[in-house]
Amino acid sequence: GKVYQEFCALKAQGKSAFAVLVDPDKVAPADMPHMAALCEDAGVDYLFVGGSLLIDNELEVCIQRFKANSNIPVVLFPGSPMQVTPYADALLYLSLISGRNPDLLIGQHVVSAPMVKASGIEVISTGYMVIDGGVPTTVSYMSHSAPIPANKPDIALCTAWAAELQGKHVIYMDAGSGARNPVSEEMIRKVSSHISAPLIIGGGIHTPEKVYANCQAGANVVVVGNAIEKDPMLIRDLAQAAKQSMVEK
Ligand code: 1GP
Repeated sequence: GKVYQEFCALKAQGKSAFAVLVDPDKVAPADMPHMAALCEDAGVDYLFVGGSLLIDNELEVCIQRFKANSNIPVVLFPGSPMQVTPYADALLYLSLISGRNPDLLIGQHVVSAPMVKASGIEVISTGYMVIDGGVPTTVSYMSHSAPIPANKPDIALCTAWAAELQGKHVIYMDAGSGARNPVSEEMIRKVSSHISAPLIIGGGIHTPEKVYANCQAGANVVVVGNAIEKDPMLIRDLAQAAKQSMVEK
């Protein structure tokens, strides 16, 4: 798949991309053309779309409005099997490997498999690891599972290794949306330097400095949601920080 090949190229070249995360419950479809313009203008690499709930069921119309105004690839980051749609370019097919909830390791995949296959969408098998972000986040509540302690990079690394050995193509470490503490650079460096899969990092990132530091530590895609919901004008500086990190690597 095209998006996965791009992620692999980032990993092979030690590069980083920047992704904006949109929760369809928190934006109106009418806001998407403006969001698309901001992302295009800032040189954003990916739009991730997903949330823990799906209250208004405007996922597809949000994606369509975005794609009508931008060529930036749209990647589904689903909170549930309800959030699978062929209108996106790729799907992060998440297994919550930091948790021990069988439903999120395999159960929901069984339910969604026929829909995913029928959609024809690019599927990216993703080992999804929630790292303790210092506050109870929606993802830890909704998933009934404990996050990996923030100060245990070895556990994170062994979990990522297990995922690679099981054939997962991408690793996503997430401190959870609105985390007080983002994933530490120490943990990112440890995991990134010992795995061959591309590494996505998100949760609680608010500043260009943090994006830059994450990229320098080995993140291949840095994802920001909340901070951009509060101030969409941040997009330009955040995207620029990822580009700058590559110049100075
Ligand atoms: C959450 O990684 C994402 O799943 C992004 O988190 O909303 O805190 O940026 P924020």
